[in-house]
Amino acid sequence: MQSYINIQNGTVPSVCSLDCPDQCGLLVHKKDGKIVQIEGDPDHPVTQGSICNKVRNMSERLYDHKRLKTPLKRIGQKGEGAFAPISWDEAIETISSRWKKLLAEEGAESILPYSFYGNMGKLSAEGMDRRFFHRLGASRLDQTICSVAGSVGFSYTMGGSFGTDPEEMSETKLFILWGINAVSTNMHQMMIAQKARKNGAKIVVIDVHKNQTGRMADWFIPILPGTDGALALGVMHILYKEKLVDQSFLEEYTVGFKELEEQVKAYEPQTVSALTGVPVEDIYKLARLYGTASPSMIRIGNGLQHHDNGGMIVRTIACLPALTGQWRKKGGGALKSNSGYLAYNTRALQRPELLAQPTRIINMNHLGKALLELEPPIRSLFVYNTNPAVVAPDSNKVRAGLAREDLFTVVHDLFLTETAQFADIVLPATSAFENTDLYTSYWHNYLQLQEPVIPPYGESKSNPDVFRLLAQAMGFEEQALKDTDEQLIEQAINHKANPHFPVITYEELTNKRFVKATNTRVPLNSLKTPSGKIELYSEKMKIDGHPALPTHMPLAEEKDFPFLFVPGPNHNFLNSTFSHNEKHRKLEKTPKLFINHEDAGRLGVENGTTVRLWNHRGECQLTAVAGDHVLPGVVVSQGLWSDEPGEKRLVNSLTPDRLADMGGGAVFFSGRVQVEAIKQVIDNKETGRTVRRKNAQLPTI
Ligand SMILES: Nc1nc2c(c(=O)[nH]1)N[C@H]1C(S)=C(S)[C@@H](COP(=O)(O)OP(=O)(O)OC[C@H]3O[C@@H](n4cnc5c(=O)[nH]c(N)nc54)[C@H](O)[C@@H]3O)O[C@H]1N2
Ligand SMILES: Nc1nc2c(c(=O)[nH]1)N[C@H]1C(S)=C(S)[C@@H](COP(=O)(O)OP(=O)(O)OC[C@H]3O[C@@H](n4cnc5c(=O)[nH]c(N)nc54)[C@H](O)[C@@H]3O)O[C@H]1N2
Ligand code: SF4
Ligand SMILES: [Mo]
Repeated sequence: MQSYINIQNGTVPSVCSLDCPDQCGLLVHKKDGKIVQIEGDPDHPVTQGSICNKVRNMSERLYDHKRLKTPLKRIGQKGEGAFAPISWDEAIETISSRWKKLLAEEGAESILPYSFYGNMGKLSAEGMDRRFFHRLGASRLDQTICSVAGSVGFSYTMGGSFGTDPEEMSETKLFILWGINAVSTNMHQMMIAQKARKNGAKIVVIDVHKNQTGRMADWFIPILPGTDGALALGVMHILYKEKLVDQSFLEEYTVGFKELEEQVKAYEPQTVSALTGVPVEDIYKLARLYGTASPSMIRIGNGLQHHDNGGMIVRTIACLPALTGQWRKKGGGALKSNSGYLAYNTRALQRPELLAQPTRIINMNHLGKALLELEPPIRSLFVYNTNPAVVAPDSNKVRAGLAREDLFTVVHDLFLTETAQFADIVLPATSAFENTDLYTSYWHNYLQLQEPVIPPYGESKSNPDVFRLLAQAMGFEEQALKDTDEQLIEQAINHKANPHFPVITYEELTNKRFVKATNTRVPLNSLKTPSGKIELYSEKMKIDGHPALPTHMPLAEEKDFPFLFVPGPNHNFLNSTFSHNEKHRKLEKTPKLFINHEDAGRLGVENGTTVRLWNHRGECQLTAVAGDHVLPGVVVSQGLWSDEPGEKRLVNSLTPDRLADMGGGAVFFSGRVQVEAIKQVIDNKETGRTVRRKNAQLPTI
């Protein structure tokens, strides 16, 4: 077969590599050997030809003149961004000689790999890199920044990441989008919900922010941050009281339904209303709707998981479908993540046995703390697939750590990111369109193969290639560190231990393109909970130090800062990716802060006023949007913008690096801030009036 790389003019298939549940099938149009347009692949069974604007405009990013072409070495201060090009030989030699010295003097644990899912490909995100760092004996990273709290919480109830198949959801009669901004972050989920609506379904959105998703709901329920567990318990209270529970399902498939009935007696609608800000009559309405609509479906989003109590909230909501027997209905149930169905052979891919003895594990949400305080210290950091100077919590601490003169930092990326500006050595990375890789979606249950469609940009190299080179330079001789991409994929897809994983060869995968997990119904008779059943009561939680029954847990207090601050993602960036692309920025216009008009009035804030937010961790300045998008006492921003000269917009300078109740997850949305209008100095002194900044763009939402 002809390699797609050699096709000069024509259309070739591809996969979206971004950290997005939809994992769209793509068609890439090439002209004179370059990508000129990207569209959705109409043959993809779930994404069916539609894609988001972000990726439609991707070619601007691929051929951006700012893309890295060669390795670089730092010639200025850390963080200053002054670099000079060097050869790959010099780059690899510099890294390997520094690391050999560290191995001899301080041990391999002084080296920390720091990565996430900037590229969702298995080889790019958790393949040769894992093998290499295991063999090196480096400190290990606990990858907790995204959704781990909810995954652990969901697993206490359901035993693993198994949820409803999106392809069954158009039969659903009630769609609850709970803490998910699906219009922006899971667009095909929204399209399926709309299809269900055409068949008579109602769409209910429960969120702290009436954003683009809330505005598309049949019923939007605003709620105070971190109180969703209480709302779910209030719903259960009414379901039990009004005998809307499915008794036969509870008896057959669950443990603890009697204990739960006792537990929820305390969650009277009045009590729950006071905690959540949801009116009593709406709690009744929601419970009765949920107790009677069937099939019903709850899509559990990341918004719930980025809280101090995120694990318990998701654990609690995960109990709801069992109460009404929804797991037995086609299109009914809940979906947090479906990654369990396509769990591949991680041991074969990552080769944990290459690690001679267990090494310390560092929570990625504690990067700042780890770089500043850990003993024995981290002396070298290797960053790839992530941009922690922008995305990690408490970023002033992270940046102080990255600025350490004695820290030897290597960053492998496509761009000179905010993190790369702190590096000693920068390595240019290929884009996913330049690599071979394997993709499994955590939402739609299809396996896809990416074959390179264009040659590497400049001298850029893929993640597996960089780690093969480093292994060679370090003198590591194991065959596992020399395996080809095809071999890595073959090893990963050979996974008989997972009955849902399709039996398939590499060659079949190249021909079939989309291969579905087998049997994508929640395996009610073989759940991986200790009892094998849905655990409404969980002894395991008790052993792990949590209440065994669903319970409302309050957020941590942060005194002196009155506003709960929820800094979520935006529509046109993907985390910090695209935040430097002109087109994507233009579409976002300006970083905004949504504030309730009552609070705005009190603070003298109008639409378009520049506001300063601050707390003991940091500060930033955003453009206010006053209205009823959020409840009083809550402020919401969208998008991971970075600071620019004269503009402080880095929301993570305000976020706490506390850990969630479960899995060591991040708590981006549980911090508090103070807000003030920025007044022009002269007017401020003379009149005390708020003055709109000259040229301030009025946000349109
Ligand atoms: N366009 C775009 N798409 C993306 C991303 C992106 O940056 N941009 N990021 C990708 C990644 S890595 C992820 S993990 C997903 C995340 O996507 P989602 O699962 O949608 O998660 P978030 O957008 O973080 O938060 C979802 C919603 O939760 C709300 N929320 C916050 N706190 C609470 C709460 O206490 N209760 C309730 N009910 N709601 C709350 C927020 O207002 C927000 O509307 O999206 C992926 N897709
Ligand atoms: N305030 C706040 N902070 C958040 C969130 C939030 O909602 N609010 N969301 C959090 C969540 S859910 C997540 S998942 C994280 C995500 O945070 P990150 O994982 O840092 O995601 P990105 O900002 O997209 O950065 C990914 C980087 O990987 C690079 N990259 C892409 N492909 C490759 C490749 O093949 N090789 C190499 N070497 N590099 C590559 C990209 O160029 C980019 O710089 O952010 C978290 N931070
Ligand atoms: S970012 Fe998400 S919606 Fe956009 S093309 Fe990629 S997978 Fe599809
Ligand atoms: Mo994420």
